[in-house]
Amino acid sequence: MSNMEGADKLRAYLRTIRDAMQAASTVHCVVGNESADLDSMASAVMHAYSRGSTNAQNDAAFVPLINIPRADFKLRTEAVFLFNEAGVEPDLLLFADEVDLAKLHSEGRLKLSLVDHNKPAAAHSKFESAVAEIVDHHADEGLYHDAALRVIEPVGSTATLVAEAILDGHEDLLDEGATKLLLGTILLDTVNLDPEAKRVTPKDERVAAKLLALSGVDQQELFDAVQSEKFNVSALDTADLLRKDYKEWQIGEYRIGISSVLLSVGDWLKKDPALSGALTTYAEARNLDLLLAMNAYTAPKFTRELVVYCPDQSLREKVLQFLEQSELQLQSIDAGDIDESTALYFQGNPAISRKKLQPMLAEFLVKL
Ligand SMILES: [Mn+2]
Repeated sequence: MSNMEGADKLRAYLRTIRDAMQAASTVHCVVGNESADLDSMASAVMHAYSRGSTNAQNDAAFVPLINIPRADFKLRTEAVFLFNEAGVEPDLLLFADEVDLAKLHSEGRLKLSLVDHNKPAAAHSKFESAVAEIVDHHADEGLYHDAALRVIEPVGSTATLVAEAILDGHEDLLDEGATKLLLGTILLDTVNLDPEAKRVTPKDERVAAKLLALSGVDQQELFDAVQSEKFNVSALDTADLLRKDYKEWQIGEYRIGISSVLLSVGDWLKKDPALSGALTTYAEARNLDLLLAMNAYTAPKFTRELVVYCPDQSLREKVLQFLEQSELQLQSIDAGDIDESTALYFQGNPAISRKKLQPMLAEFLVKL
């Protein structure tokens, strides 16, 4: 088990990818799906590592591409944590804003390996002809039947399928870091292999059991750590908290944005006493008439709060009156010297999520 210590093998491979991409006559870019969740990132890295370390074609490079701009990586707090645990610092990774796929494609050097999706994202649709490999656990869209590798199975995590291929004869690639990266991802996706969550399949169980035996990692400890890091936003400032999980709509003449924020309003104000100013900056940069933050946290009960930022007094009065009379069951939170453009509420009805609030608000705004 000497190869199990550290992450030297995975790290050594990742250090080669930039040069390999320059030199190789064929560059297999391994990309995850648009949401760029942990499964997409870890599967991209591990599939590229596995194929790059075992393929016989010397003139082909396998390069994992993390499908978000580098600046957004820190927002995926569970990925930051698990990659770090696996010995992979962000500077060993390549991000969407750092690789010119169009140039590789026009040079005739691009091949795409899709992991964690089986139809290219809109941004990649012009590279359709380059799709060469698919490893995924989503519903099969029935495309690319001629792909050189086409593995689509409804398991709990794409990482399970990537790990299965490595365990089949290439166990030597599984240093401690590589194993943790796969295992932490499978555990997060399957809610710690819990049958009640209805994500786990026998294959996830079998693969996870092998990885656990190889690594000696404590399953519960690793799951708890990754799961809690998903909600650990302590490293993020207000602008990052707002953009971490953000959606925007044009409703009639109004542009509105709604962020989900995993923090109580009280903790947010403690972290950022200049909250109003930060909301102004965020809303102005996006030309918003209305910016809402839906704060949600568990302490110990699931709780929702609502922040409403609206600089236009007349619109603000109407929106606040509408929200206060709605089924949200709002109660004002008194927060000293917050700017008048911003209203803070405790939300008595925790069942109203963004999915429900957005259409309510849209219906109201179109009638204004
Ligand atoms: Mn997935």
